[in-house]
Amino acid sequence: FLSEPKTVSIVGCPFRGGQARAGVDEGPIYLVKAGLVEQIEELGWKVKFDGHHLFEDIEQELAPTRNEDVLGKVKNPKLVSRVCEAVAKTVGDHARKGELPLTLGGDHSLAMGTVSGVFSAYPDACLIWCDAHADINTVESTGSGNLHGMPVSFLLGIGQKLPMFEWLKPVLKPEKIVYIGLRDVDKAEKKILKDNGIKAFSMHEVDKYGIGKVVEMALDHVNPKRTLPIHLSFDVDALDPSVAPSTGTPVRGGLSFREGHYICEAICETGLLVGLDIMEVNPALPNMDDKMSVRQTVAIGCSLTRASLGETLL
Ligand code: Z70
Ligand code: MN
Ligand code: MN
Ligand code: MN
Repeated sequence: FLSEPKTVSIVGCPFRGGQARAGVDEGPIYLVKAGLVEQIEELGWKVKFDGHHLFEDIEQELAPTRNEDVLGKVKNPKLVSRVCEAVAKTVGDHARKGELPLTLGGDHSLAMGTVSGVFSAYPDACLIWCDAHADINTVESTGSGNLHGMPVSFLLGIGQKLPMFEWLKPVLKPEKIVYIGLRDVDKAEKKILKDNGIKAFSMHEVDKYGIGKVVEMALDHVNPKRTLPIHLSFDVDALDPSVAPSTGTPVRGGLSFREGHYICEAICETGLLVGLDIMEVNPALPNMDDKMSVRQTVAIGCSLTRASLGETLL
């Protein structure tokens, strides 16, 4: 699906409006500072990166009413909507040019933009969502009100529609998404997954079958003939906190270093990857003095990206 010369377009999104913790907006800045652009070039890709998207115009325009940006339980709906709409346009433009958009988060609400953008260019694409969380709460079911816990329901078009998200079309069908790595799923989210027949491989299945079989079964579900474009949305909290500690909602019992990388390598091997998100790296966590944890998590954001883009062990 990609044009020659094979090109990655980095969409740096220093954005945190989908959740409460400060610092996740620094994630993309750390990933690029760690040398991600050069690392991808080293793999033989052309890399386009013209600086991070600052969303300053949006933040400024909404600043006067920032405290009033709440709708029912949902926090910052106007801000998140406007930012995701801008991301959808940027990502979609890159995808339509035959470039591979690599979005660096920032919190996972951004995936409303990345998936909308990629699916606008590739309507028959499928979505692989690696995460400790299902991120499928609806406007009605959310307990926290944080939009990074809801992007999948918005993409599916389930639950109450919010007026400011009118631009967001339900591009995703329940049979076109598959999860890997789940282990912290709200009760209401479990019902939504079941009611919609959505396939998920939790850590229980990873333990039972091994990661090789799980990725094969996941691909068999969304991409049985291995012909459809793939978008991979990777929340680094899918990995165990011992591997990727600098993230907002660490949950123990996650993917090992190799399991996380294996998923990326196996998807790369299909030759079908058309969109990639690396989300929820938060360099302010677990605390300001823990530079080792930050370095380790940023390095893993980079190595998951490289594994997705063709870095091999031999
Ligand atoms: C919870 C909620 C969560 C991270 C999503 C968890 C949300 N289900 N946390 N991604 N990192 O608030 O909806
Ligand atoms: Mn750009
Ligand atoms: Mn997530
Ligand atoms: Mn998560």
